[in-house]
Amino acid sequence: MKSVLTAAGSLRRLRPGRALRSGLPALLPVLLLLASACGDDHLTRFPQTTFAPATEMASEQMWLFHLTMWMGIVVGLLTFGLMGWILWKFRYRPGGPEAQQFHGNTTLEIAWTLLPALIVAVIAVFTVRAIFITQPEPPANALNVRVIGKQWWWEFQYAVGRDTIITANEIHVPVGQPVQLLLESDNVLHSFWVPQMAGKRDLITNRVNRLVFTPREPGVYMGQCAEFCGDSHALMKMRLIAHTPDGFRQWLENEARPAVEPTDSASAVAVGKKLVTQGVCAGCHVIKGTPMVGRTGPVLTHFGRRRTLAAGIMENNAANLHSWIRNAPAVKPGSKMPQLGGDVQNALSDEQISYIVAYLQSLQ
Ligand code: HEC
Ligand SMILES: [Cu+2]
Repeated sequence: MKSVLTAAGSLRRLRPGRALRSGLPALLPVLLLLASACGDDHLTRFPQTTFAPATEMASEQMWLFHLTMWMGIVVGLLTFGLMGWILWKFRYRPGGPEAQQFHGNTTLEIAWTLLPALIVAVIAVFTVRAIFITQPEPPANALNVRVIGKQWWWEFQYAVGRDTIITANEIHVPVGQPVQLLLESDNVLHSFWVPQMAGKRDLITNRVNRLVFTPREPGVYMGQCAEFCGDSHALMKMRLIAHTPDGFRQWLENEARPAVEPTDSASAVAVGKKLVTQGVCAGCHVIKGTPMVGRTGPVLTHFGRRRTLAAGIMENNAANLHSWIRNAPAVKPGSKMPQLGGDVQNALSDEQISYIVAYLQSLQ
């Protein structure tokens, strides 16, 4: 339904052009296609939007937006309407009567001081209310997730007993349980923003910021960094995946396990494992269950399960993974993962990279 509305909106905007108007019937199939997308994946319906709130906090923020926008529209229409009317009524006409001239009008002056003050007061009351809603005390049953902003990706940590489960770029949460994010940065400023969950909140060095929200519906929600943080700031995206409580428990249990071992020691996966765990990757990445210890890059223990690659900028498939490993900075300018294939010293061959891809994809 939403997509139909959006399409209708863009049609309305097209109206002034004659040529466009006659082209409308041609747009019909597009409209039908959009309408049929309704039952589809949540993501195609709501790419990254503040207008489909999925938590109480996001609803409150949207409500505040609507309140101020509609008040602005009414004030704007009244002001400009009145101005237009006055300009028209008192326009110059040769030989016409001159409008009555006078200085000052106490009633008017009091009215145009009080009325705006009243409007601002109404907005202030609702704003303060919304601010309190965005700063709740963390409930006792909250799920704590540590979020660390990196250049240019996200690390997520879950404490399970004495174990810490670390993953990247896709944050998993259950529905119906408050989530408390503990936002940190060990480099520059970033800002956590998944608009359907909540407004932006900064990740600041030497400080822990909190953000508490309760997802209502399972689904995949888009987000991205909202504070300029260097070259590839615009490529620092993320997905928030809200599960049913059972689905979340299963995800967490799987994440807690060490990486799966190749079943056949002669397979491409096994060759890839050797290249990854004993090669250059080990200096920057961790795969639990192997001797890898590097913490410069994302933890890859269950990388094969991630939907996306390199902070949500592309689908996690063999072709994209291959070009990423071959030359990450070509995909993501400034990337802290260096070029490892092609025309560099000790480059990995394309064949070696395809073994590495096979191993990474096996990490379910
Ligand atoms: C000098 C450190 C360094 C080396 C060496 C390195 N990486 Fe990375 N890697 C990174 C960093 C940093 C990122 C995050 C880049 C970004 O998204 O901005 C990354 C990202 C990745 C990702 C994407 C992870 C995700 O969650 O999307 C994969 C996969 C990956 N590296 C695999 C490898 C493999 C395989 C090797 C060895 C062939 C390797 N890396 C070598 C630092 C390194
Ligand atoms: Cu950023």
